[in-house]
Amino acid sequence: MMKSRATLRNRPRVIFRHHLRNNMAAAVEQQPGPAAHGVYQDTSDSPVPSLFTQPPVIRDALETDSSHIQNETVEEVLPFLTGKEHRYLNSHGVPRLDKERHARFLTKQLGVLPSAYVGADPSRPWIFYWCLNALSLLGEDVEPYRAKLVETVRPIQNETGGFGGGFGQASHLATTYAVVLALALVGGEEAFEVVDRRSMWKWLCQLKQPDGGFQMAVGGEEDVRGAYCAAVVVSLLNLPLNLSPESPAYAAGHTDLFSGLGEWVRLCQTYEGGVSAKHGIEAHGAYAFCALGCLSIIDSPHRSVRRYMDVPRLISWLSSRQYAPEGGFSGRTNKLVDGCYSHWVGGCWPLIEASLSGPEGPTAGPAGRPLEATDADDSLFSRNGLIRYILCCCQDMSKRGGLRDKPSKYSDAYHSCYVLSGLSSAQTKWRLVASRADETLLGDDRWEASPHTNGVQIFDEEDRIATTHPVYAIPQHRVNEIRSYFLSKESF
Ligand code: FPP
Ligand code: K
Ligand code: ZN
Repeated sequence: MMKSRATLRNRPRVIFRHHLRNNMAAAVEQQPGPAAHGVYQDTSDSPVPSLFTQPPVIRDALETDSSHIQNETVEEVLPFLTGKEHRYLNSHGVPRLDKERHARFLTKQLGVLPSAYVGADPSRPWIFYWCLNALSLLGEDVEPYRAKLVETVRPIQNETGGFGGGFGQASHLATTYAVVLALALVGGEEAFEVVDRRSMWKWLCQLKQPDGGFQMAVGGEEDVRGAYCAAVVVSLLNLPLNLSPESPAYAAGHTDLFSGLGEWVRLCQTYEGGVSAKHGIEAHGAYAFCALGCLSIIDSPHRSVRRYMDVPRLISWLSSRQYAPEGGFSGRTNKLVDGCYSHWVGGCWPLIEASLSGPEGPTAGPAGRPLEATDADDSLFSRNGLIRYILCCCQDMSKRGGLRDKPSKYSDAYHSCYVLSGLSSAQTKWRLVASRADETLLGDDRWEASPHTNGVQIFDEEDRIATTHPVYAIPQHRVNEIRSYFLSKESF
């Protein structure tokens, strides 16, 4: 049953196969007839739309290893989507979100917090962010973790700026980003004061490159994760934007941490319409989110995203990530659905919508044309398709709990965080209600969340989870708290 990631990952793929299954948004959810609980024996009395209960009507005639594992994946998920694997189903044929079970799993994954000295596992800071964020989404109070987190991350900060993965490890932007978000999640002065902002600023200046992008570590790789992580760290900590003359970018004429960054991000958009880690390689959903997130920090998305991205082609590529019958997203062309893309791809939609609508609300498209929503419920993707995939296929309902990539994979902290983030954005309507008055006020846009209410709600109201900021991927009040703390500090 269990397939190893390595065998799946290394199979060849055919990049040009057409996505014939991409118009998911057209899937119409019907109000069910008399409430029927339990397992449906016969598809004729199933409340699940047939789009989610059968293999795709049109299949690729070209057989490859990729088409075979795609077919296997459809066979794997169908029993979960049709309810055969679930004991309880609501009147829409959807199982409950088992919050208690998942919270127990996450608490266990978090472990007994300080152990930065013990192991040398460089992904420990990530575990903190994933678990604390997922617990917050489930409505748990994570402030009690503050003291332990502070104690654990203090020794992994380097005097030369930034945080490493563990004690004695060189600083890296990914772990620094994860630590800053974890500190923001627990909140409070004690957590915020851990960060040495002056050395952080100096270190970021070293990472800034002559071409406008950011390296992940001094002398390390330069990619769009760097662009996003740097933008998040600078804006949450309210670091100065001016560039130190010691920066390698300074000699190239840059005077500002973000100058040339939008132009650098633009080069990551590929011929497919998606976004790659850096210019010239394959588009992947995780990088689309990084690009949109970065652009939404350096300016308001209706300006920056439209300026630096070919938005219609990006929308087309993002739309092709949603499959039927699975309902969830894949990360790239001709690859498989995976729960974590509920965030990496699903989290792109609010930023795309804001870039189309601007702060005035949803009135006009990029060229002043009225926005044509492709769904009865006015969304650019099938929210209900995604919610079905998450609730039916991504929950480990065994004693273990937690959320996962797909039924044949084990749950983990990473997938728990990003599956729940994706569920949250599918349940929420985000609107950019006010744009920053001045471009130098980084990330200072006003976003407003409300429950998404257009169309049929297929999940039970008790299964609604907390909202997560569309740019920072932590709760909005946590973003506001850390930003206002550092905004009130004039200098460092
Ligand atoms: C492929 O994995 C995955 C990638 C090429 C990108 C991974 C990057 C991220 C998940 C996020 C980075 C973002 C930040 C903010 C640090 P795979 O081949 O196992 O999966 P696939 O078959 O679904 O592509
Ligand atoms: K994957
Ligand atoms: Zn995944």
